[in-house]
Amino acid sequence: MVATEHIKKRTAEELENIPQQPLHQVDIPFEKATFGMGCFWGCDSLFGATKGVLRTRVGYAGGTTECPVYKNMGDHTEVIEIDYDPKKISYNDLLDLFWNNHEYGFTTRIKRQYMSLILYHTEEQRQIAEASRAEEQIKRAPEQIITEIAVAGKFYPAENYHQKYRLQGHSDLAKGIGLTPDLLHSSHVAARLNGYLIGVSGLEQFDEEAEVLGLSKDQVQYVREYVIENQGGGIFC
Ligand code: MHO
Repeated sequence: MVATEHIKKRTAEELENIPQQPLHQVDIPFEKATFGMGCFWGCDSLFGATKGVLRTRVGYAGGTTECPVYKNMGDHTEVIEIDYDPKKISYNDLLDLFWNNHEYGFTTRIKRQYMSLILYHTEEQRQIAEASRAEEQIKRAPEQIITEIAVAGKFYPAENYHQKYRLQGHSDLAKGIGLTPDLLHSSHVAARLNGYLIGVSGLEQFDEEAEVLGLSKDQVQYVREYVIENQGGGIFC
């Protein structure tokens, strides 16, 4: 007798009712990118739902003062730290999003909290970023790009209430996927939902991806409605 004969075939309905596990952890080799481009809530959503991005967290970096916090960030800037799969998205693609989604632009000087900033993690990233800025400058002339490019130093994670800010506004959903303080900084599905809820990447991509995120049917339906309502809208508040 063949062993598989004992395995009960499941009906489609039974399959649909298998409890889903939200996909918090993804073990894929990754590289880091760090950008400052305005209030970090917006870019957390933008990159979080971008293809190839695995995780995001927001924080303070680029300055020299010790232990920055939101109420006292010294000379640091609000930045997003992105873990991305370089096989799915290139640093250049991330830079395209960077140049095209500044809250306050990158030709007008603004307080350091919201300045335009690229913090590179490797020599290769530095070269790509410099070349990208030079190219962008040609497009923008006679306006002068003031984006700074510097080596990524210490990153200070922001307070939990700033992480996945849009998702945290949907407390039942956040609870439903089992979001904990630690997962706010590291969860794959949280990063994705934090973007999708404000319409980033749109319905087609959400529909393609929803199944692998391990959401329940109700959760998919809930998020889907927000994607439809918000797609094509802005990311900043
Ligand atoms: N415009 C936002 C800024 C928040 S932020 C994390 C506010 O209304 O507070 O810089």
